[in-house]
Amino acid sequence: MTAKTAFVTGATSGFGRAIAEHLLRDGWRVVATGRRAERLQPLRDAFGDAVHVAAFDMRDDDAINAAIAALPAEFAHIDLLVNNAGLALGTAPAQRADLAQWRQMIDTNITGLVTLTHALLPRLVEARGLVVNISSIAANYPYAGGNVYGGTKAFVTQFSLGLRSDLHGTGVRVTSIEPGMAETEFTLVRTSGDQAASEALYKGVTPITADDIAEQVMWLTRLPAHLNINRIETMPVNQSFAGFHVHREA
Ligand code: NDP
Ligand code: 8X3
Repeated sequence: MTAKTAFVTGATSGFGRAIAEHLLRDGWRVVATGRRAERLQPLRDAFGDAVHVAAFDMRDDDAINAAIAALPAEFAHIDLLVNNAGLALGTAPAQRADLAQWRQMIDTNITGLVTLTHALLPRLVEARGLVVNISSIAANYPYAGGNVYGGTKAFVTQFSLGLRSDLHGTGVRVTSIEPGMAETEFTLVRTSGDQAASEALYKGVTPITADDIAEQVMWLTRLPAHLNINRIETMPVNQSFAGFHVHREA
């Protein structure tokens, strides 16, 4: 059987790297992307010609289009798009948040994701392929400091459902994966490199792992063609809901 090809964004770390590795171990060809080229090279070293590395910034439209135009013939037919690249920046309340951080989240998590999806949709339709969008529980439940990050992920979830409507009859499947707290480089990035804050957040929680999410993606790839999983929402057992808070006037 000819190997299928997946395009995985954010394959330099966390979920994306685990998803790329699981796909490769399962015999897929993978286009692995992210800004840090040196983090993509180990995938090439480990899996050889099954990997095509494309280092670009999701905020750079020209770089996205150039990377797609430069795909070697054996990676040009895309069966699976995993829109994983993304980030949260900051946990400050909206009234004290950094506007540049808000814009970076919107440019990466929303604008970059739709730009890449728009460019690859004709290939996915041709392949009767699968789109997996990595959203978050932050799309579904607000929390203090989640403001724009949660907003970007609500977009991802809703865009996924909208894609399903538009792709009706094409055979293309679309799934929104909505994880809760997972230990990756996510908190290191969110806190601008505060290793102690990252370790403190996950301490004693037994958070979701990148492999847990990669296994969800692999399950999706093995489903029969007549099934579409619309959404998968997962949390660690040790994470749940805190309810409403009420401010009382003095
Ligand atoms: P990581 O920080 O470990 O990985 C994020 C990935 O996104 C990296 O590969 C990074 O690559 C890539 N990325 C970020 N910005 C850009 C950019 N401008 N251009 C290209 N690539 C970019 O975090 P996770 O693995 O946890 O995050 C993956 C996805 O999962 C994100 O969308 C995140 O919002 C989501 N998520 C995470 C959860 C968690 O608790 N960890 C829970 C729910 C959802 P590079 O820096 O090399 O460019
Ligand atoms: C990240 C999950 O719970 O930190 O998307 O918001 S959470």
